[in-house]
Amino acid sequence: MKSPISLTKLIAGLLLAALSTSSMAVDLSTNRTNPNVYSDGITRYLPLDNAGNTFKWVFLSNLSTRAILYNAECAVKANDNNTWYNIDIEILSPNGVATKVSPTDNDNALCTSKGNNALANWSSNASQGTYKPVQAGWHRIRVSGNLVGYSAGDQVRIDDISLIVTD
Ligand SMILES: [Ca+2]
Ligand SMILES: [Ca+2]
Ligand SMILES: [Ca+2]
Ligand SMILES: [Ca+2]
Repeated sequence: MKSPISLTKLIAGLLLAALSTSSMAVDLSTNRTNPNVYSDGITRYLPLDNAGNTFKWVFLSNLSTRAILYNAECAVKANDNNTWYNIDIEILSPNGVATKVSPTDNDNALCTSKGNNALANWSSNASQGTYKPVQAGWHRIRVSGNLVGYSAGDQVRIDDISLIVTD
């Protein structure tokens, strides 16, 4: 004898249907809430979680364009108004081709000094772009940063970041 469909199964089915028709799927979500302060002009890969990992793998199962969302709390200390923190978001495809996500492939300032020589004036700032995979599979994503216009005593502080890859 067949048992009738339970209410729980019915609700689960409806939830699955709702999820599968959703227009947004998150492929990667990571965050870091610990701060880093850098006191030089060196380009380095930024930690993407509280364990300090400087890259993440993300599985892209199809070739549709993804939104790449990077957000960080940022402050630059300098005694001028034009020392700024440049970031680049880079995605490595399974075929070995590295692509920098526009506009981070350019002279984009995540934040800029205020001329008061203080590591203050924190704000949460975003860099956002899109990426269209050329093949499905595992992609490596990482974010580099460097202080442009660095002079002795300048600093940058990065904290409270998130990096999201979504359909
Ligand atoms: Ca924090
Ligand atoms: Ca850049
Ligand atoms: Ca400077
Ligand atoms: Ca904070």
